[in-house]
Amino acid sequence: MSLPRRCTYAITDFCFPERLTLTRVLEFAQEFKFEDDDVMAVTYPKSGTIWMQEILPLVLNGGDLTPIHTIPNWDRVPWLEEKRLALVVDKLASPRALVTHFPYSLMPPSFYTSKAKVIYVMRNPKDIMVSSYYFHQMAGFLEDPGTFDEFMDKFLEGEVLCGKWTDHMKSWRNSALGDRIMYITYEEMVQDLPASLRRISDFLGRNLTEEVIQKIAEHCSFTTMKTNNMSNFSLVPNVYMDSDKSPFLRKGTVGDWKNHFSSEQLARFISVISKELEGESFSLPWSLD
Ligand code: PPS
Repeated sequence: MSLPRRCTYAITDFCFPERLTLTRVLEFAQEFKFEDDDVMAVTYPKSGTIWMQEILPLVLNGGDLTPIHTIPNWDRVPWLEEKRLALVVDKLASPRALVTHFPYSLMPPSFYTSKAKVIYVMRNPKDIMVSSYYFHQMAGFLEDPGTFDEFMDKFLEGEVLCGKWTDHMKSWRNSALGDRIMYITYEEMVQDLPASLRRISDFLGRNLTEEVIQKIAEHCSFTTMKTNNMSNFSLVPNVYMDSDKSPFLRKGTVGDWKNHFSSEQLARFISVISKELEGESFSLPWSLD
C-alpha cells in the first residue's frame, strides 16, 4: 500500500503520527477486552474529544468532581490507541469510559460482540479544520501545517491525523450498532450543554437530578476546563504541546471558520465534501455552506 504523501504511517488511509506507529497501536488495541457496560467516546480529531473526557466520568458517577480534579484526562478516560491504557485500565471506575479516534473498522474484535455503548461526537468539518490547523502548529508530534490553504488541501485529501473526515464519519454513521450508538454534535453541546447532558444521561441509563446536570454543565464549560490543569494539557511538556503557539482549549466556539475561509476556499471545501457524501443515506446536521 502506498502511503499518502505527508502521512507518517497509514493503514487503510488512516494516518497516525510516527511516534505512535499505527501497526503497534493496532496490535495493542486489538487485544483489548471490552465489557458490556463500557462507554466509548468516539471522535474524529478536534470534534470535542476532551470535552467528552470531562463529561463522561461525571455523568457516570452522578456528578462527583473527584476524577476531573485529580486525574489527567488521558488517564481518566484513556485512549484505546495508547499503550498507557494497559497501565491505568485496572484503576478505572466501573462503568469504564474510554475514548478513541479509530474508525469503526479498526475497533477490536471484542468491541463488536460486546454491548459497549458509543457516543459519537460530530462537529462541522469547517470548524474541525480550523481547530486542527492550530493544533498542528502547537503539537510537536505533528507536521507543520504550512499555510492555511496548504492545510486545506491536506485535510481534504485525508493527509492529516486520522485521514479523511468523511471516511471517519461514514464509518460510524453506517455502523450496525443500532441503539448502542448515540450521535451528538459539538454545536448542540455549545448551544445548550444541560440539554446535551440530559440526552447523554438518558442514553447511559443514568437518572441525574437537574441540580447534578447544572453542576456538571458548570464544571464542563469551556472557561472552567481552560483553568483545570487536569484537562487543559498544561501538565504536558512544551515540546509536545506548546500552548504559547496555540492553547489546546483555543476558542471553543461555533463558526470560527468564517474568520479563516476565503470564498474560493469555501467553494472548494463544499465541492469536495459534498462529492464524498453523495449517495449516503444520512444527512448532515449542519449546512455545509
Ligand atoms: S483532540 O486533539 O482530537 O483530542 O481535540 P478535541 O478535544 O476533539 O477538540 C478540541 C476542540 O474542542 C474545544 N473544546 C471545547 N469547546 C467548547 N467547550 C468546551 N468545554 C470544550 N472543551 C474543548 C477546544 O477548544 C478545541 O476547539 P477550538 O475550536 O480549537 O477551540
